[in-house]
Amino acid sequence: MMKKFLALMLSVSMLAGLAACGSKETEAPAEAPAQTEAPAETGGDAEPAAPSDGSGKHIFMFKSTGNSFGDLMYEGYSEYMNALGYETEYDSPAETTVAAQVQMLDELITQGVASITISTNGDTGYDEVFEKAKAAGIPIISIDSEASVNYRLAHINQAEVQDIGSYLVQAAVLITLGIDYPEGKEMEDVLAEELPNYSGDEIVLGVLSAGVDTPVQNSWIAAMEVELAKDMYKGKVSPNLDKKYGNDDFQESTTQANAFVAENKVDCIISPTTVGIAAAGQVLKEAGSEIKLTGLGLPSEMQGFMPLKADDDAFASVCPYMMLWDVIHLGAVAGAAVDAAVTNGWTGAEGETFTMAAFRDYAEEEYTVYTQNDGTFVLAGTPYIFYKGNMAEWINVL
Ligand code: RAM
Repeated sequence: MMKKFLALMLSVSMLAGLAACGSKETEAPAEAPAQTEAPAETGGDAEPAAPSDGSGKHIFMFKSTGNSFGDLMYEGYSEYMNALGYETEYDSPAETTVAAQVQMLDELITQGVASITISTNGDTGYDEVFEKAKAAGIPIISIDSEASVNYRLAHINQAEVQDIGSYLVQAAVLITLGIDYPEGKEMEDVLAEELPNYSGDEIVLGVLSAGVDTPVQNSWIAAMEVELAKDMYKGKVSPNLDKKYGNDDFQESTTQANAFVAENKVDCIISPTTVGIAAAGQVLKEAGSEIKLTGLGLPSEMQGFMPLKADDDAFASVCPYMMLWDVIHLGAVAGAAVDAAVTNGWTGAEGETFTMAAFRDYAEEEYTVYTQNDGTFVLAGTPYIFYKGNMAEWINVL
């Protein structure tokens, strides 16, 4: 099934870098992982204690429970890890806060888990508990929302931060101009052609984000601001984003979306969170608002607010098009990194590589660690555009 989707996705011009889809199926090794070498130093003061040997529970912690995005990442992570014989566990707090994650981490580390893969709720507040993990020889990998470079081996990055921020702004401006997703063309090129002809009021974009401190959403918002500073937007699109925060909670996000409707100041809301975009979709649809919507969403959760067929009028829906990436594959890449860390002494240092076995319809692939802003990363994918031409296929997958 995924091959069909990849064929569709490859028709989208921005997908040039998408991981190749192969037909090779690898058999997952049945036996338990071999002994490991010691995890390397990655910063902080504590010396690592006894190295993990890969046995025991491998923890996947999302920002909070009740978020399908986290569930899908874990689906990919656990499928990959379990096929290799590892035991995995999904532990996320009910509240989307640093304190709730820290408390849960502390208990898990005391129990003696084998590794931790985490999407964090904040930049700070984890040092003590990560120090404790390090002293216990428990490797930490971050995914989706970064953990401190001092304690993680590497961050598994879904797609380039600047690409995501730029594409979201470009989509929001195109949508405000009433332009359908320009299949086969770069959105930026279309904007460069169209914006000079626009003489209406300055376009104002809103952002309905997750938490005010959530690292990943804040990095995308910063990237949106970089995009808005480009010359082509001058005098046409306000450089200032109207930001509101729904804390990845459906009710709070609904309240914030209602505030956008009541204030009626923005032309289009960008919601870079699957919870926020779904809440905003419902609010804008129910209100019959003229405010449009784009952002990062799961097709299954957005099907009521988007066009579903190629001949639909995209602008009859509140969200004509949006973006995300293959969340299941993203989780699986983290599993491959954990496996490399506990079996091959992979430390997440720049230039190191690991091989991910074939996963679903993805061929075996080698990943190379790169450095950005003082931290190391593994790039797992590229953003996909979901629009009327491919929604019907994707709602059954993500
Ligand atoms: C939400 C979460 C997650 C984010 C996605 C796009 O589910 O906030 O961190 O990456 O949306």
